[in-house]
Amino acid sequence: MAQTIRTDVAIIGAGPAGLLLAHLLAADGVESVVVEARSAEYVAARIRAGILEHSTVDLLRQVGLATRLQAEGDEHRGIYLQWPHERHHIDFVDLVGRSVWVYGQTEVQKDLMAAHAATGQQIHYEASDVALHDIGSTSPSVTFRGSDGRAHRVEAIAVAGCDGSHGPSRTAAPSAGRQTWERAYPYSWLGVLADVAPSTDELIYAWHSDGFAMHSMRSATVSRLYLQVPGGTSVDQWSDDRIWDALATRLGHGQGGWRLTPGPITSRSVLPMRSRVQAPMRLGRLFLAGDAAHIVPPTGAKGLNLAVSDVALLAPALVALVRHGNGTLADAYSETALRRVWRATHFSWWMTTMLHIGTDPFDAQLQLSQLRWVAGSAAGATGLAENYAGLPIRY
Ligand code: FAS
Ligand code: PHB
Repeated sequence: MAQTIRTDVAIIGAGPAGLLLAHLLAADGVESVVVEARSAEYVAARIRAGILEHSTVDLLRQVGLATRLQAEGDEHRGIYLQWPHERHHIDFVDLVGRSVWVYGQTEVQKDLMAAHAATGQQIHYEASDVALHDIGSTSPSVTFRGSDGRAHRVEAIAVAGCDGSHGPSRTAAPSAGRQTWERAYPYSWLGVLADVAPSTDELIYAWHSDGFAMHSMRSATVSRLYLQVPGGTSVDQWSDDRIWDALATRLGHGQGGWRLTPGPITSRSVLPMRSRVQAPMRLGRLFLAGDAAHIVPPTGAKGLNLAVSDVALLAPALVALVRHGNGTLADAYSETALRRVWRATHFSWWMTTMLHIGTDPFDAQLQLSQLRWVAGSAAGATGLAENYAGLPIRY
């Protein structure tokens, strides 16, 4: 016999979307129960995004989640665009009056987990056999087997599918009721963390005939770097020396006196590049947020920030539904969220196709011309700045 838990909102997934949603709901007196497939340690240790948009930082400040971010994060005015023999700074603050912050998703996750633990709200880690039920009714539920081996049922007013791109929420509704758009890119990112001070003050996005490279960072002593590699690449194919040689070539080591300083690589992974959008983001009493509804290639630094903006729109909709029985915002959620999702999806595609080398020399010339225009034209640079630094939550 399943143990029954009654709550206002059942949240599947304890990533940024799930835990931020729980935090925002609790701030308005709405209870939730979070069901997470992995262990707390696993979730806390995942190395992912690194850039927070202006709107994300504003929201985290407003809800009391920015104390460590303010102390340990690094505010950046912009990024560098680079191609052989040229490097140009795009200053977001000068162009659109908005900055971005370097603060790893791992740190955001730790802050969210600490805040959630402080509320004493229920969270079930290492849950298995998670399933959604009756999402078309006014009394949906989520069943799962707990780490204790016991069966549980969470009965709620609404279910929030924050379980990423491989969770059950995305496909909980019949395929006839949903539409999916996908784009797979023929390349991946090899990402590394290295115990070495960054060789740049702000991120460098580099186009090169050998492939894209990016120099990011996590702190004054830890660098985060990426290389374009063919799809299906295994990390085993890339030795440390080969990684640093490729980064040096693509990032312009020695160009204009600039030098890339290598160091010990402490983590490496290959991330496939794809775009995906699923609509609608609301199916009955199931509401999708974050990667459960959309995936973007990380070139635009949008994945984590989109999860935040979805939740910033979803939380007030669920508060109105749960506390006042008012479904107006809930009815508008999918359309409102998808406008911003498609804007971020386009920008992520635009950055990705501008910077990643393909096999067609004609495309390479188009990319160089596009880069020269963006770096050399106020209109082009402002377009990049507006999208990268982040549009308002309600776009
Ligand atoms: P998440 O995937 O973070 O969280 C979903 C949660 O649901 C996970 O904890 C998962 O364990 C849980 N879950 C899954 N199935 C479940 C089930 N059946 N039952 C219960 N729980 C379940 N974005 C960037 O902007 N820049 C980057 O550089 C970048 N790098 C990335 C690298 C990798 C390897 C990956 C996978 C993603 C990367 N992203 C990056 C995107 C990433 O940051 C996401 O956009 C962000 O984590 C989205 O947050 P959530 O929607 O909460 O999804
Ligand atoms: C990162 O620091 O991990 C990062 C930064 C910018 C991106 C993607 C990833 O576009």
